[in-house]
Parts: sequence; structure tokens; C-alpha cells
Amino acid sequence: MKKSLIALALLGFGVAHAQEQVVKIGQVSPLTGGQSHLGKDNENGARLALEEYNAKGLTIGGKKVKFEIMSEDDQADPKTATTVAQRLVDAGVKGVVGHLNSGTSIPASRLYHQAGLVQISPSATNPTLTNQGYPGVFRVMANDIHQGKVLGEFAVAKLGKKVAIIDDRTAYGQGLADQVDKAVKASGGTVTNREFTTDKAVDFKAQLTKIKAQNPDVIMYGGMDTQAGPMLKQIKELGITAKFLAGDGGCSSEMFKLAGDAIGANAYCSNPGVPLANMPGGKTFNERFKKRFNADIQVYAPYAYDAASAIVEAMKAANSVEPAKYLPALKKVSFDGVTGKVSFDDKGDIKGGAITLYQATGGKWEPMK
Ligand code: ABU
Repeated sequence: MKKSLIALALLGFGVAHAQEQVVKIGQVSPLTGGQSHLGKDNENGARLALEEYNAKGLTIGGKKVKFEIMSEDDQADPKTATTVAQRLVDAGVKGVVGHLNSGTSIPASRLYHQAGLVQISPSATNPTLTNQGYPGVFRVMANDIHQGKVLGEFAVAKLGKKVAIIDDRTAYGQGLADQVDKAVKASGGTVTNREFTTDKAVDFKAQLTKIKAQNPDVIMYGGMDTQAGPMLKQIKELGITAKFLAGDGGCSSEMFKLAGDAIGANAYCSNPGVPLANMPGGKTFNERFKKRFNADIQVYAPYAYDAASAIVEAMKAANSVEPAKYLPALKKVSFDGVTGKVSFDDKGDIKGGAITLYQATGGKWEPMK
């Protein structure tokens, strides 16, 4: 009797065990190199969302689901991005949060599209990503058409009419710089310089010396904090007094370490979305994030959290973890994320994405009124 009870219990355990399914979700960002602090921030955001769904214990399609993050390092490099994208496809992930960069998200999106996968970028802001006609591609923040317009109009209206522009020739940096260029001219300003660097460069003195000769009111940089921080130091060393303006790539906590005492009230940046303190779930997210990872949020972690959540919410709505089945639900998804309401337009861009301007004040970025 006792033996048969044990056998039944074991059988029961076997059935329950067989009913659990592991669902792999890909995450891709630069986890090594100069942007690794941002890449880790994205990874942590997506990881926290999946861990919290696991703690809730979801049943989808009649099976208990355990989400597993499969995190890949694309080194912010377009070629590496396609290699790791293929690895995720081959591993059978059911959705991808990523990539961080536009220059990696765009080439990787073709592979995900061919595999019928869903890809949601938390941070790639080049409009091309969602303009390619791939139905499975989404992003959870406003794009650079909006961000560039806000930056260009703000520069001319508040900082001065003569604007010098440098970019890193990446899809993001160049794309944003082009939009700022357009907005500056449309607002009655002048673009004094268009200078170029790379997302690996450390020395910007040649470009800054040419800019200094034109005496601009503002230097706008299209690129990431990895270059923007040292660039601010070199601006100070060269005695340039122009104000400094960057997009979201320069709007990180890390900027204050990278720029040291060269960053002050002369520095401004923009970020798609509202400030963390104004996000509906911002305060508690910040607390949970710090408790789990013992780290400050850089920029995109709340968006990575919402991107992972959007995938899971669509799976729940469709009662399936299969991309072909949950994609229609994702197109109609509408839920209260950390960053705000998450729902997408026909192209896959977030609906109602805001842009916020910040000024460096007291060692951090303060939202401007
Ligand atoms: N949005 C800035 C950083 C990521 C990117 O678009 O390349």
C-alpha cells in the first residue's frame, strides 16, 4: 500500500514535471567593450521582468511556464550582431529583447524576420528599424525623428543659433545628427560644422579644433556616452565654451564618471520617454532593480523590462508561447508597463512616446521643465 502510494506520487510528480515548459527569451546588447555598462543595464531590465513573471508562476497553453533568459553579447558590432542573432534562432528562443544599438538591431532584424521571430528593441531609436515592413519588429521608445526634432529646436531656441554637430557614423549617431541638422536649419539656426568620429575613438581634438575655429554656441554629439564623456573633457581642455548637447546615448548615469569635472550646467541631453520619477512604475522599479542587482539604472533598463513584459503579456493573451500565435496579440497589446502604457502602432513603434530634455545639475541629469 505504502509502495503503491509512493509510486503514484512519483507518477504524479512526473506528470507535473512534464507539464512544465522552459521558454527561452533572447536578450542582446554589448556586454563587453565601451558600452558594456549600458548592455548590462538592458540585460538586467529584461532579466528582472522574466524573474518576476517566474515568481508569479504562469500557465500558458495548459503548461506551467518557466522563462529563461539567453543573453548574447553583440559587442555593438553589426557583424557580430548577425552571428548572435543566428545563435538565438538556432537555440529556439521564442522572442528577443534587443538589440541595444540601432546599428546592430537593424541587420539582426532580417534574421529574426526570416525565422518568424518577434524582436522588441528597448533602445534602438533609428527609424529604419520599424520602417522595413517586418511584422515582428517593435520598439518601446520614441524614435530619432522625434528626438532629433526636439534636440534641434531646443538648441536654437534656448542654447544659441550656431550649432556644430559631430557624430560617430553609426546608424544611431549619424541618423540622429541628420535629424538635428534638419531641425536646426528649420528653426532658423546655422550648422557651423559636420564632423565625424567612430564609436571606438578616444581622441576628438582634431574635430574639436575645427569646431572651435567656428565659435559655435552649441556642440551636439550623435553617439554614445563612451565617446561623449571623454569628448566633454577635451572640450574643456581646448577652452571651448560652447554648450554640449547629446541624445539618449549620452544621457546615462555613467556620463558623470566618464566626463569627470568637465560636465556641468553647460551639458544637456534628451531621452525618449519620461523621467524615471514620473514613470508610473518608476519608483518601485528603481527599488526592485537596486535590490536585485545592486546597481544604478543607466538609461534603458525600464524599457528592457517593458519589452520583455510585452512579449509575456502577448503570450498570456494568445495562450501560446509560439511567435506566430502571439504576434497578433502583441500587435494589440495594451498594458501598464514601468515606463507607461505599452501599445504599438501599425509599424511596431510605441504609441505616444515622449521625449524629455535634461540638464547636468549636481552630478546627475535633472529633467528640464
Ligand atoms: N538610442 C541610442 C542608443 C541605441 C541606438 O539607437 O543605437
